[in-house]
Amino acid sequence: MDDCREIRVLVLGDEGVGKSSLISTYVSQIFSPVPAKMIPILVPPSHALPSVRATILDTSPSDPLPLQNVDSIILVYDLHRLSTFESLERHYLPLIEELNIPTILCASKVDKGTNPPPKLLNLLAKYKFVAACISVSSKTLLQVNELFLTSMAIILYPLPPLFSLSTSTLTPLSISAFLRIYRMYTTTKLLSDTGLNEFQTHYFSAPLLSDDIQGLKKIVVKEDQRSVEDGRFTSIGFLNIFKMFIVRNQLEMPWVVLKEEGYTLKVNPDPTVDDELMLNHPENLKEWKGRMPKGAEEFLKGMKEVCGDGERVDVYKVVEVISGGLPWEEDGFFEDSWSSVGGELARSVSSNALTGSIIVPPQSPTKPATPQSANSPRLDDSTALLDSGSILLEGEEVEEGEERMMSSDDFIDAYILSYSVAPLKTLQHIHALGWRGLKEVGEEKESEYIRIRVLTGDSATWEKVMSVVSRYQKSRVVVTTVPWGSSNKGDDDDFDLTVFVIVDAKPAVIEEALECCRSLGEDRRRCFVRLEDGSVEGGAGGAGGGCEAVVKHCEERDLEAPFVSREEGDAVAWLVKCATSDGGTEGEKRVKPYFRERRQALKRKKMMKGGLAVLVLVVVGFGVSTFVNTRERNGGKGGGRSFLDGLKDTIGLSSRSRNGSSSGGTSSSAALTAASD
Ligand SMILES: Nc1nc2c(ncn2[C@@H]2O[C@H](COP(=O)(O)OP(=O)(O)OP(=O)(O)O)[C@@H](O)[C@H]2O)c(=O)[nH]1
Ligand SMILES: [Mg+2]
Repeated sequence: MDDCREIRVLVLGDEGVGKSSLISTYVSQIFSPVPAKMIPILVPPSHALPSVRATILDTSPSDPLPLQNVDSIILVYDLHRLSTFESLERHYLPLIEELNIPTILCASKVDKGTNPPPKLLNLLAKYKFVAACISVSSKTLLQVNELFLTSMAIILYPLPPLFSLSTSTLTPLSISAFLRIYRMYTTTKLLSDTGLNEFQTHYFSAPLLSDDIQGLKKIVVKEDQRSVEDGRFTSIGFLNIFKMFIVRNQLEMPWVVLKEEGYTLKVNPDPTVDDELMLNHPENLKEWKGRMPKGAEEFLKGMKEVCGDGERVDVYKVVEVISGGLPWEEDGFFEDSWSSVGGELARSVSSNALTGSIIVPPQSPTKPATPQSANSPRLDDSTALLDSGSILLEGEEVEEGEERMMSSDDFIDAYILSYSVAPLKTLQHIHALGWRGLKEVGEEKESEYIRIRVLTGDSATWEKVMSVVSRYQKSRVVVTTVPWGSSNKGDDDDFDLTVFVIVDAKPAVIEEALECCRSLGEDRRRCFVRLEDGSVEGGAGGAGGGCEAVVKHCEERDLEAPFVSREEGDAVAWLVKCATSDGGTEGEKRVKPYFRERRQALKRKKMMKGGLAVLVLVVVGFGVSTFVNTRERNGGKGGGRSFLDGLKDTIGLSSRSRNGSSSGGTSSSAALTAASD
């Protein structure tokens, strides 16, 4: 089985326009008298189109139009008989329109001289399925091969999604796609010759010579001065390379590149509207679990060079390769994400969209963003980390069209935020921006940031899912707040720590939190936080203040006592310590149930392992010793002894083994002593 595509090309037109001559000339490369109707001709795959096997079908004007099962049409008119041109619109084009078959208009017999061109542009604008117009002569073989090749290529490499014939420009979607591909080969604003060669080698497996590159530059600069800067291609120049290939009817080149990068056609059910380019995301993005992949973060970091000034990122530039805006600005972006109420994040982020400082740094007191959040509970006045509502974006309104510059760190934080609520959609969005995606799941490392899930059961201010990015020393800390009653709290595998925040210490609320804690897997880290705003009478009393059940719960399970916001110090530091504790050493936070028992069990296990290892060594040692002694008694050499001595010295058994190594009984009792040592 080969993977050749079978296509059927129909040649259509008024009587005597030269249909049969065209087919005959193409097949034999000789212009000669022809029968009224050629038999169907099978054209095998050619060098130019190795993956197409075509059948060319001739027609006779007396035939009923055999338009069924046809992939493309060559519609011929005689350049010197106006009536044959008029038939196109009067007769053929409306019929083809019903079936929306890609068609090439062919002006024949140009060897007889050129006539003023009929109103072709009108036809092109009206009939979207007309993909090209070609003037030919069978008599002189002018453009006959090109005509048939194009009729096949428009099936594989259609023009309308890439180029508008009526305006002679690339379509907006193809511009986006080519600009996206441009980003894949440069880490700055310009594309170096090395980058261009990487591009060339990636898709066409052969590098360009330096002379070829210089020649290419000359041609595109002739078309558009802005194509080259400092001897390197600009993004405009890169677009012009594609345009040049398209205008020269070499559509295979752009299509090979586009297909390799995941573009396919979205067929439009309305025949009057062109099919569109569509980017497909790699399937393995769905398999990615956990934090944002390192490659995605690295790609975002690179944007400060490619779409910024080296320090800051111009967000308009970043999103110019996609039809929508930033992830959280897109309608329905958070639908289907694990956050059931992620829309709040979307609104908060987009309303302040990327205009200035984005995340409030933990050390600066923040201005509440919403009226409710003014009274919202907080861990500590010096941190915005858990300050509901005000933690998202701050900024001023911008004028339409104004540059939106952000610091590179804020830009990345915004994506980490978005990822924490809608991971898959955010990855797909970054892929659409130009990140190549995951090569192999598992190969790619995760970026290093800490993810904390805050579960809370209180009051209106806590009902919304929201995320914050904060920084602690060198770590980025992402805190996502979810109501614990919410059916969709995300996968706990995604988080390093689950925090239960108790604001309102009602017994029912507390029981719900404890139940939630009990249902967490024992290997998941968790801790409790008691939020105190200082006005609560009766005091927290340590972690009390109505929270005795929580304190008891923690004691019974040997968990860290609840953190009390009013009394304790830096909440971020405390949470980071909890999120990074692995429960192995004494000073670490106790965040997994039965920490001491776990540690003791771990110690016992280690000792057992050590004991076993010693036992094995001793048994081996005594075996060797017995063997050597026996050999010595039998006149063996001393080399074995020194090895044995070394071994015994290592496990501290020299004297014992020397003193009594002749019997098996002694050896096993010595081993037991060694193990207990
Ligand atoms: N000068 C010139 N004459 C051509 C050319 N192509 C075809 N002819 C002549 O035009 C006449 C019609 O050519 P055909 O190939 O039979 O045209 P057709 O469209 O198949 O005609 P029907 O089958 O009757 O519909 C013949 O006399 C051809 O020799 C051309 O490129 N140049
Ligand atoms: Mg004919």
